[in-house]
Amino acid sequence: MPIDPMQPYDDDNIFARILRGEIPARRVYEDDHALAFHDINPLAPSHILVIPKGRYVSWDDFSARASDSEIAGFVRAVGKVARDAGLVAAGYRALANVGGHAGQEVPHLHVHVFGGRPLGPMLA
Ligand code: IU
Repeated sequence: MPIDPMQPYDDDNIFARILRGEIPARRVYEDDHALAFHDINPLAPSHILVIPKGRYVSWDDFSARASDSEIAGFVRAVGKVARDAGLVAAGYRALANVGGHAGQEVPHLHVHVFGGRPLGPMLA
């Protein structure tokens, strides 16, 4: 069921619980601004989720409310995760679903990093 991107932040959402270490995840990177871990249901040979440490429901919420340093730190983390996963030479896709039409299911901003195979047209 897609989330409402206008909803208030829910501190019990699954990614908040992963951030607090209450639920395990296959973590690949962490810094002051971001945590990255493997998606539990990978849609590509490499499918990593990068989430900000702050309490943001969606890309919309983050882009409107986050500080410049949070935004810079998060964007740099997404790039580093893809680089460290060795995805740059062949290419990769970074994508954030926002709300119902995009099918966002977890109400904490996450950027999907897909790679490891040709990814096909954007909206296939
Ligand atoms: P979406 O953009 O909100 O649709 O993506 C949610 C992703 O979170 C999806 O790819 C799930 O497989 C993934 N995921 C996860 O990695 N771990 C979890 O515990 C849950 C979802 I729930």
